[in-house]
This record gives sequence, C-alpha cells and structure tokens, in this order.
Amino acid sequence: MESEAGTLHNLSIPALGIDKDIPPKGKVQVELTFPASGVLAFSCKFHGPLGMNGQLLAGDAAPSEAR
Ligand SMILES: [Cu+2]
Repeated sequence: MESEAGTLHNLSIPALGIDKDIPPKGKVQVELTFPASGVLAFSCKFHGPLGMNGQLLAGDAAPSEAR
C-alpha cells in the first residue's frame, strides 16, 4: 500500500492482526491471506471513525454489510 498523503495513516486488518503505520508519502508491504468469505475489512486506526475504512475483496466476493 502506498500513501499519497502528507499525514500519518495506518493499515489495520483486525482479522489478520495487521496494524501498520504508513508514513507520509510512504509505502508498506503486507502479506494477506484471504478468508473463505473473500472479504477483509480494513481501516486506518487514526481516521477509521471518520470514514477511512473499507473492504478488500477477493475473486467475485461481494462487499459485506458494515458492522
Ligand atoms: Cu488515516
């Protein structure tokens, strides 16, 4: 993942125990194993409540309802 922003962000994927800060204009590399559902929820731990979150989808998985 690469950030074009000038502020610190974060990639958190709770289902995989991933919690990585992404420095301004920086990159982080993570290895992912998708669950059978094909859906992985991610967020920025700093700005997730502001809407900085989403889902990674594998194959033809459909987005799941927000929780
Ligand atoms: Cu952020």
